[in-house]
Amino acid sequence: MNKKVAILMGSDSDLPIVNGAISTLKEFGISTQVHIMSAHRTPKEASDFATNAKSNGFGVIICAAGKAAHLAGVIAAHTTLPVIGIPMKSNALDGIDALLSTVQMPKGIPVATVAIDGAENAALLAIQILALSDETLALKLEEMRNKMTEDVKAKDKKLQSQLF
Ligand code: RP5
Repeated sequence: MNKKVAILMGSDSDLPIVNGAISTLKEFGISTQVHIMSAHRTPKEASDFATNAKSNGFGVIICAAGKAAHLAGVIAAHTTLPVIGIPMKSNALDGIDALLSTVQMPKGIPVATVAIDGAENAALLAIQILALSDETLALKLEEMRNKMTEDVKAKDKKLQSQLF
């Protein structure tokens, strides 16, 4: 049975960006649970979720949070599952605040941090982790990469025909 992916976000205001991760995981047929859970506003729910995530069948946890973004770090502190952090862009500091909070984990408790608002890459990284023990998933990833290459080559060909 395939491991599940959990996506946690600090606020419902994160959902428009997080949707990019949800749809990517759906495209790959990954069974996914999505929750609003905050390191600050629902600390007990967040720590309970992380503590039980492995026994509940999760393989990777994605955490999206903005501002003083502690969610990924707090979740990582309560589990040995791989945790991927998405720093969310906010008005005041354009996401630099969340980027630094998420990426600068002290040694011992790693969080794999993607770009500001990098929800699709968070999902792809989660899929790559699951694909280590799932050959079908690994093949799907290869197909996706090949298609990406072909798309770029086709765009370049079109550009050349327009230029000359
Ligand atoms: C963080 O604070 C959330 O992840 C969100 O990105 C940010 C703002 O939250 P709201 O004030 O919109 O609920 O905890």
